[in-house]
Amino acid sequence: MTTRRSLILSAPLAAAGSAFALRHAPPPLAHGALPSEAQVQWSRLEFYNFLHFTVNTFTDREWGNGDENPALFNPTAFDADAICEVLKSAGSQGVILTCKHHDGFCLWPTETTDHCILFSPYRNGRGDIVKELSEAARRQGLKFGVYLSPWDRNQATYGTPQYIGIYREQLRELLTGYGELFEIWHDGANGGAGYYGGARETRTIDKARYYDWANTWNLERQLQPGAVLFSDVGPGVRWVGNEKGIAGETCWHTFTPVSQSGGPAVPGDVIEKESNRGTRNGQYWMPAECDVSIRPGWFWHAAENTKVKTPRDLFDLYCVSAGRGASLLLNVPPDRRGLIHEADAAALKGFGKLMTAAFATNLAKSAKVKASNVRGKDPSYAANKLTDGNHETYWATDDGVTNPEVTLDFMRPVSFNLVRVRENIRLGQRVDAFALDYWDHGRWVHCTGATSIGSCRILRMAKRITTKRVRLRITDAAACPALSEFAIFDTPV
Ligand code: FUL
Ligand code: CA
Repeated sequence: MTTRRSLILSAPLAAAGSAFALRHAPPPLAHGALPSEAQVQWSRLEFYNFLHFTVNTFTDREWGNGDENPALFNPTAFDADAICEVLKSAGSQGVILTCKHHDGFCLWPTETTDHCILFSPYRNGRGDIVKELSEAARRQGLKFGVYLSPWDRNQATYGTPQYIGIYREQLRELLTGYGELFEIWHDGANGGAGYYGGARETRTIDKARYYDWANTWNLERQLQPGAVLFSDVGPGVRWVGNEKGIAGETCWHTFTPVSQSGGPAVPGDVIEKESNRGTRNGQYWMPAECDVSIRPGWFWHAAENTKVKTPRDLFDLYCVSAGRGASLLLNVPPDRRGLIHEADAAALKGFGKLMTAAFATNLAKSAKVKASNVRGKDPSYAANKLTDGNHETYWATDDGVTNPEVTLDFMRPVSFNLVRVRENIRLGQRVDAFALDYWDHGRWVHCTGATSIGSCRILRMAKRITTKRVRLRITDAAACPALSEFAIFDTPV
């Protein structure tokens, strides 16, 4: 790396007599907890979808009791490719399927239970929704992930050690039979009333011990090393603490989860308010994911066809989830045909159009970019790395320079109303606060600012600003900043 860089840069710079010294500064030391490669790749997805689909779709319920007849599951026109096309029209990067929800019905031909698709009329008992969807997703360039509810209201053994064996076997089937997964999703809803093989009773479990999560996660790491593991407490990605799709205005990637009683947190027992903002300099790199449904419920209900969020609602949600360094996991439930209902499809398509229009032109690319400090005067950390569209290249300053600024100079006045900033998260979360100013009649005027940046921070302005100069100031940082992007847009939204 160093050798190649010196070969490429030193000759032309020397010839041009550049102001840059022929030095090659070492990269800044990383700060605090750091992301794994899987977490870095995950952070670039920003927006992907949930599909909630099971017997509930046919019974009009949100939580099945576990006594539903598998014969109820009978989508008449399930079309995985059509579903993926709709998701793609919104700009989605992946899809996570509820392979088994709390009712216990398995959408794939599992060997672990008869409460599964083999005993449904779908494709005469030879269907496999997980297979059809994972293959369609792959064909269309969408990543695929699985949701497997730990709570199982059908299983007679739920609550005993035997069920943990069954749960892990189901995971093994899903993690070995359907190609590479990008995310494995563990719900925090655990235990309560259910059918439980006919017992029809209430079963409570010890959330801290029953599932032995540490070993389940080890199994998952072994079978799908590229996947991030989601739950209230990660370990790869944490729940954002609400189901509204809104990350904290300050939202750190790092997190030290604690349970409601102050002890070690587990799925189903965490202080939700803290999940929403994370922990500055927390123990683990555990970014937030915002799960939210396009409708009031998670499953399809005819009565909610008129209650679908609008493209503008979805754009707003994107800005307060992905735009705060979390991800947007938007649920879109297939209907009884096994298709995305027309109302949801139209909303997704409209959202995709808004996104394309909003981010069509990064005005910063046409500016001259200048920084108050460049690390070791080394061009590989220069300010133009902020506008090259590459996540891996970044502007960095000398150690100890924690309040630098960078200015965009335009030939002609530009108008903008949205700003996007990204840190190079491979070096940790470094910036605590930043501010934005614009040049107006011979002076700088402050227009916006925020705290955490991380992988992505979007700020929208109440009014459109027209100017020839824009300035980004880092006002507080734990270590010299390492920013990979500074972009401005004029969005019609
Ligand atoms: C919750 C579940 O109880 C809901 O049914 C849904 O699956 C949602 C994503 O998570 O905890
Ligand atoms: Ca860059």
